[in-house]
Amino acid sequence: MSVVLYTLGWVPDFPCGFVRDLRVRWTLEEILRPYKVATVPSDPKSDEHRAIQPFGQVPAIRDGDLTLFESGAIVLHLTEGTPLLPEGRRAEVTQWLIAALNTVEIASSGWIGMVLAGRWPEIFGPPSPPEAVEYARRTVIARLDALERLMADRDWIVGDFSAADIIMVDTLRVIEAEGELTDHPALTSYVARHRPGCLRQGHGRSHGPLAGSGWRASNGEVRLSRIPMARERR
Ligand SMILES: N[C@@H](CCC(=O)N[C@@H](CS)C(=O)NCC(=O)O)C(=O)O
Repeated sequence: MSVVLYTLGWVPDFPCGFVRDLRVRWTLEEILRPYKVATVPSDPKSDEHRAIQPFGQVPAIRDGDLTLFESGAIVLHLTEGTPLLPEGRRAEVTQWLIAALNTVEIASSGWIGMVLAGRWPEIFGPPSPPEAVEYARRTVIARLDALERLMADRDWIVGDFSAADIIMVDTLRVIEAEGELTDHPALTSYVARHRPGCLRQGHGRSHGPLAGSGWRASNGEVRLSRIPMARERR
């Protein structure tokens, strides 16, 4: 049965390739579930959109009679019963998936929000004082330092490639795009090894025995531009 993935009908150039629907697309590719993409307007939000995602955000999915929002909950649901959420390591995979969202992404999205406000205050609100931005950046670096120590001697965050890696890598990609992963070689290599297939046109799953199957989004709406790296903007 095909899943419907709801994403935004339009986003400006800078978040293209970084909208959180990507982690769901990646999961769907990994588990070889067919899916269709449905779009919702970003502004104004529709009542239909809020009925599926009360905060008017994306991603959300419909899987049979079930609608779900929150990217982490969606990835856990989709990977249920698959090797990406192995029964014997379910608690640890869930722990790391939540750590990716609630320890790493919570810090990185706070910092990136400030960075973006510095660039586009008309969209992201008034810029924060430089000391506040630097403090937020250091908080992210402290989280990365801890993760770097952990990933120095392993390929995947827990056991084999799992749902937790999808969320962690997708979270780290945004930090990498801001040029802040370069001092963390283990994390740089972790992200490079597990590039989401849907960002590599013509390729599919990021790894594993079924690697190479094609990306099957129905409408090809993923755009492959990305946030310019910090060093490209200088
Ligand atoms: N915690 C949510 C965050 C969702 C989120 O921030 N979505 C962004 C796109 S990546 C969004 O819909 N932004 C538009 C808005 O907030 O109006 C999740 O992981 O699903």
